[in-house]
Amino acid sequence: MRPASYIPQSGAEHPTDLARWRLKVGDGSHGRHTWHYLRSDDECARWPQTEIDRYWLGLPTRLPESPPAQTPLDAARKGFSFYKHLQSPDGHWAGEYGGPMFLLPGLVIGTYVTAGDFKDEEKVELIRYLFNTASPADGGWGLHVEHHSTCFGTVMNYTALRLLGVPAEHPVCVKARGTLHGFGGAAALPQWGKWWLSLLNCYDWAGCIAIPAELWLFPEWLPFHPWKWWIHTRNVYIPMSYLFARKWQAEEDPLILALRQELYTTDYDVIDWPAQQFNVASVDLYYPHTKLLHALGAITHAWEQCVIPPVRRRAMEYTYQLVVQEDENTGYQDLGPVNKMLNQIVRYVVDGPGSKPFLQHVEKTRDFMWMSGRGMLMGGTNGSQLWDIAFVCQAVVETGLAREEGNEKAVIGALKWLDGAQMQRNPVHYRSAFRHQTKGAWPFSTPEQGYTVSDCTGEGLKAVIYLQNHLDYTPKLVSERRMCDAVDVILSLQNPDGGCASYELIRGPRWLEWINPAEVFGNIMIEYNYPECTTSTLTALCIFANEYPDYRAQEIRQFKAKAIEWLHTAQHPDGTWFGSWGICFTYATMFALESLSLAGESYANSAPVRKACDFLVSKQMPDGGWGESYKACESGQWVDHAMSQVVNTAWATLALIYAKYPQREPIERAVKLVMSRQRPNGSWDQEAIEGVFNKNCAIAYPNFKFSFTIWMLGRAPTYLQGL
Ligand code: LAN
Repeated sequence: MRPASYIPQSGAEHPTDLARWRLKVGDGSHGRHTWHYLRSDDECARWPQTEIDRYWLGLPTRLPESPPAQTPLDAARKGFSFYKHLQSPDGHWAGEYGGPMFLLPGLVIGTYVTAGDFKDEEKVELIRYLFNTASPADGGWGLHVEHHSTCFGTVMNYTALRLLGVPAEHPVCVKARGTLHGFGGAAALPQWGKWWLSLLNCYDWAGCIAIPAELWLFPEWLPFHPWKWWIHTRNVYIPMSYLFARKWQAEEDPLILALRQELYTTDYDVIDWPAQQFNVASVDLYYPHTKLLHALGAITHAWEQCVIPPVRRRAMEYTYQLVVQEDENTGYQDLGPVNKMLNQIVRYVVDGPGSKPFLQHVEKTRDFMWMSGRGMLMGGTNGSQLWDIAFVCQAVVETGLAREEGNEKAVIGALKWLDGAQMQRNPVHYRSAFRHQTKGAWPFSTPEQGYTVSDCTGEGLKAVIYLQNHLDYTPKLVSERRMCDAVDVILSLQNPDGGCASYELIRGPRWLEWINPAEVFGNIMIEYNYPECTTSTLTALCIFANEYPDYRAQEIRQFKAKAIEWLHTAQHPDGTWFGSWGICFTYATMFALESLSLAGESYANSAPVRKACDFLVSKQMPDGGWGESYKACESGQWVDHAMSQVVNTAWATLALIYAKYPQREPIERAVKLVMSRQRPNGSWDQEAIEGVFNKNCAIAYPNFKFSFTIWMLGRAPTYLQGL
C-alpha cells in the first residue's frame, strides 16, 4: 500500500473536497451503493451533486424551510417532504450503516495483505474517519463509536492508521499507542484481533485458540457441527479456519516489522505465544472464557501439533469449497463485512491475485465503503436498504401521507424497489452451503447479498401489501403467488417453541455458547428466538391473512397462536421485551405490542399489555420523551440515556398507540417533544446510536429518525381523536 499523499493533522481538516463526492446507486445490481470522487470540474458539471449526497456528507442541504408545524400531522408531512428528497432515483432510501469499529481495520488489513491499495481520496478519508472517532480523552477506540476504548478497538484501528500511511510519530498515533500499551499491548487482544494480526504477520498463530478446519469433517448429526452455528459465526470461521490451517501470513516488510515493535510492551521475538491464547485484556471481556473453552483450547492446540496431513488437506479442501460457494451465492458480497474480507484473502491465497474471483472481491469491497460526514467508514453490511424502505412505506400508508397529492411518485418508486428486492430463487449452492430457502424472502440489504432474514421478509411483505392493496393508484407489481412465496418462507422459519430467529431455524444446542471464543460478543454461537423477528413475521402473516384468507390458513393460524404464546413467555417480569437488534426495551416492546394488538390484546383486556404500558410510561422523561442507552443491551437492564431521543420516543409512543393506552397525556407530551426537535427544513438531527448486535456492539440506523418519527406523528392525532 502506498502512503497517502497527504496526512491530515486532525479529523477537523478536510483533506478532500466534499463537493466532489457522489453516491451512485444501483450500479450493476439492485440497490447497490458506491461512492465516487470526481477529479475534474467537467465531471462535476456532468454529474452534479444531489441533496442526497450533501445530506450524507454532512453538508448543509438546500431544501426549503418553513415555520414550525402547528399540528402533529403537519409535522409528519413536513418530515416526509424532507425525507422524499433523500429518496434515491431507484426508489429506495440509501443510508449510512456505521457504528462498529472493528470492520474498517478488517478492510484495511485485508487489502494490505492481498497487496491491494485504496485510491488516495479514499485513503485520506479513511484516516479522517479514524481521527474523528478516536476518543478525545485517551486517543483509543472501542468496539463501536460510542464505546469506551478497548484493546481490540485501539490495536486494530491503530494498525489500520499505520497501514494507511500515518507515521508512528503522528500525534494521533502517539496518543493511541500510549493507551494500547496501557491495555497490555496487542498480546492481550481478543481472539478476533489475534487472527487479524496473525494474518498481518504481527502475531503468531500459536497465540490464538486453534480453530481446526477438521470440525467440518465431523458427522453432521453431531450437536456441535459448525453447520449448526449462527450463520455469521460459521461464515467467519470457515475462511478463518482455512487460513489458520494453512498458517498463512503476509510476507514481512519494513512496516510489519515496525508494527511488531510498536504494538507490544515487550520484545516481539521473546513473546511466549502459546501462553497468549487465553490472555485477553480485562477491558475487552464481555463474554469471558468458560472452563469448557479452556479444555477445548488445550485439545485443539494438541491436535495442531500432530495433524494428519491427508485429514488436514481434506478439511482445507472442504472449507475452501464452502468459501467458493458463499462467494458465488452472494456475488462476492458475502454475508457480512468480516467474512467478506476473509474470503477475499482466501481467494487471493488460493486463486491468485490476478484471478477473476479475487478481482470480483476487490470490486465488491466498494459496496461496504461509505463516505460519511466524518470520513470514510466500513459499513456493517452493504447497506440497510430493505429494512429502511419497509418501515417508511408502512409509515406513509398508515398515516395517510401516501394518499396525499404529490407523494404518488415516491410511493410508486418505493414499490418498484421492493418488487426488485424480493428474491425469487434459492441460492445456486443451496443445501451444500447449508442455506435456508431464499425463494420468496426479502433480504436486509440487497437481493445480490441474497440472505433470507425472517423479520426483513416480514416487513418487506407488509410494505408490499400496504402499498399494493391499501392504495388504489399503485401498480400491482408483486403477484399474489410471490406474496405466498414470502409466506412460505415465514412459515418455514418458526421454531418448535413458536419463536423466530434471525436467518434460519435454531440448529444447535444452547450449550454451544459455552465455547464462544469471541470474548467481545454475546449470543453468537447459535440462533435464538428474538421478539423482533417473531413479531415482524407474525404481524406480516396477520396482515396477509386479512387479504388472502385461503392461503395455508390452518398453518398461519397455528403459527400465530404459537408465536403469541412464545411472546408471552418472552416478556420480562417488569412487562418489557428485550431488544437484541435495536435499543432496547423500547424497541422490542413496540414490536411486541404491535403483535399483541393484532391478536386482540390491548390495555383494556390484557394484563401483560397493561404491565408493558405502565413500565413504558414510568420511563417517560420530564420533557415528554424517552431516552434509552445502548448500555441496556449490554447489561439486560433498563439504562436511561442522559437525554431523551426522538427515535426512542417514537417507538414508545407507537407502542402505547398499539396497546390502545387510555390516557392522552403521555402521548401528547411525546408528540410535542418530537415536534419541538424538528428542524425548519422538516428533518431531525442525528441523536444517539439506535441499533445493536450480539449484545455488545452498537450500530447506527440513521434513517429511523425519519421513518419512526413520521409514523408516530402521523398516527398519534387519529389515535387521540378516537380516545
Ligand atoms: C444485522 C442487521 C440487521 C438485523 C435485523 C434485521 C435488524 C435483525 O432484526 C435480525 C438480525 C440482523 C439481520 C443483523 C444480524 C447481525 C449483523 C449482520 C447486523 C447487526 C448488521 C451487522 C451484523 C454483523 C454480524 C456484523 C459483523 C460482525 C460479526 C460478529 C460477524
